[in-house]
Amino acid sequence: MTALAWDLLEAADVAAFLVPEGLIDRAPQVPWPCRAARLALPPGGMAALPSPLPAGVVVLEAPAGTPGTGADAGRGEAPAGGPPRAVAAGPAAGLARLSRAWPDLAALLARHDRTPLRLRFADGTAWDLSDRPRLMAILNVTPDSFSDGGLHESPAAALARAERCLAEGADLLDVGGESTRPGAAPVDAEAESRRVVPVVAALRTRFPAHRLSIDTRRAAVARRALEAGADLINDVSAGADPAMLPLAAAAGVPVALMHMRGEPGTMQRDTRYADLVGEVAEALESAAERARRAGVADDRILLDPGLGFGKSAEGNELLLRQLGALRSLGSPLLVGASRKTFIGHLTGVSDPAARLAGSVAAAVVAALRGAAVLRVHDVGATREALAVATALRRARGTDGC
Ligand code: HH2
Repeated sequence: MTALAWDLLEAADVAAFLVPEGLIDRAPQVPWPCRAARLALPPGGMAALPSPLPAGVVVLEAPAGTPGTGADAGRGEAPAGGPPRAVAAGPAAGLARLSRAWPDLAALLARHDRTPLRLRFADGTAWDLSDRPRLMAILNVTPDSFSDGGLHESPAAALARAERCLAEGADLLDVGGESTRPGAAPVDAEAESRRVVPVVAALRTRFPAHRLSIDTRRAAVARRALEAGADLINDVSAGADPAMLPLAAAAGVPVALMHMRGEPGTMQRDTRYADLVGEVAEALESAAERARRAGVADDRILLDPGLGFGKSAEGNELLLRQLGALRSLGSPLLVGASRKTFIGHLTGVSDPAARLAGSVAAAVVAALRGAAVLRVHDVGATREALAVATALRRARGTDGC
């Protein structure tokens, strides 16, 4: 197993990897299987698991005493406690036995049975997200967004920006009328609608065949944007407005549900978590469940770890490193790292607009670790980098992950 797989584990943790069918023969060598999850062992621990394990299931156990949370955790160095243990292969019939012994694994398998990696729009057409990540171009019509505030407030400027993004290869234009940067003050629904609705309407007229999303926490704004032609709701509060998920269900549009702890105004005051990846996964899972209960179909749900929303720089890095664990939730992942503070923290570049190289690197890593949609400012540069990274990844024979 490679150091990448090791990144998923913390001390005394266990990870289950469900290996794609075509790679079962090479299960122990699979570099980064897409279907990986950190799971708690069943009562009785490893001894409670049937032996041999069924085909396609790999269990990694972090040896006790491994410095999984120390300064070198997840940096790709060999763990001090020796390599993780990999157990693979066995009869497929053993899967049911394994699931009985290990309820968390049974839930994981059920999620994978349920969800195709695609995103279906209201008109019934769908994106197949297993081929390449889609690019969601950021189009903020705000005076105060952290990077592009004030640049595209007039419909003419917004149209020019949209035209450039689409020419550079954007799959989706994400129109936002409220900055959610740390410390931002909320905007009321009327003011937000006045900013975004005319822009969505103008984009719909000018680019009838392109996908548009509305980045809002307010159902009243989303409703008007959908009427003006938006195809997707991007909700950084994951349905905090009780009318949002029923609206998405009734309109039959996909909805992106993002993890955020607290409110933009205060979310960076305390960014400590006992288990960041576990808490984000749990919150996203319950957001997806709320969406399903409201009537949103499985193939209309996108989940997003919310980089920069109530997380420290190190927390954002950890979430990107362990994105594979969130893939186990079964829904396609949206990731927005573009120009954010943690990129500046890593590169030393303080001007958000100058964080191109770091943002592209983060987008490539997110894509290689399973992100299906990347929310970016710099469409052309990201598209070019992804073209190279995905081609070289294929050459390594890891297709299907
Ligand atoms: N980040 C921002 C806004 N919306 N939506 C999703 N799904 N994921 C994100 O990471 C995300 C988002 C913040 O970035 P930006 O829109 O560029 O800035 P601002 O909030 O200042 O307008």
